[in-house]
Amino acid sequence: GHKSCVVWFTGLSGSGKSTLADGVHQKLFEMKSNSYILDGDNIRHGLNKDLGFSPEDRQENIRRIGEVSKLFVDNGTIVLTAFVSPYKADRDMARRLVDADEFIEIYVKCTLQECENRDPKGLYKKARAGEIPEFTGISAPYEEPENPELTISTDELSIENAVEEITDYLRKRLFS
Ligand code: GGZ
Repeated sequence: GHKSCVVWFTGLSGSGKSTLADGVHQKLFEMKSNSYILDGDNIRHGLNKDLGFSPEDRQENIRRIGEVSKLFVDNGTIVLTAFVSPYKADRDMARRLVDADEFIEIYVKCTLQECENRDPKGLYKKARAGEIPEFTGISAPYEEPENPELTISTDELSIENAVEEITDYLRKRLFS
């Protein structure tokens, strides 16, 4: 068996949160552990489809995700969350919902320049053109984590190496 926890990925759009969460999920599956990904696909399109991107709506988005994560932790699951979560106060609120050793914040660090170069969904281009208001990094803030459990620089590491580093960390924290 293993301990359960919330693995909270935070970072700019296009920084690689979902890609890393997917990779870690795959590794954990191979280790026969019980993990689950919460991301925009299953949360913003469902439970939180009433929410937009104002500071208030982002706060409520993160609050609900934190509460859902807590339920999964109660169930013994390793929850991987992949949301921009740009406000420090909101991330800290999510952290306080579970025991101190059950929240692992991972800062998926990538320069705005590189995220904009990647622009996989063309959102930065639209944001620059003024077509998406309050876009994180362009017209809305991103508050960097001050004391994350891990910082992963995706503009320096390969996806494979980044996934390995996170998995190694979790192995030590959860399986020893
Ligand atoms: C930031 C936005 C916005 C605005 C739509 N600002 O690359 P993506 O597409 O898949 O990731 C972004 C996602 C952010 O949703 P989150 O729930 O993670 O945000 S938060 O934690 O701040 O509540 C992006 C897309 O939705 N998107 N409009 N204005 N990202």
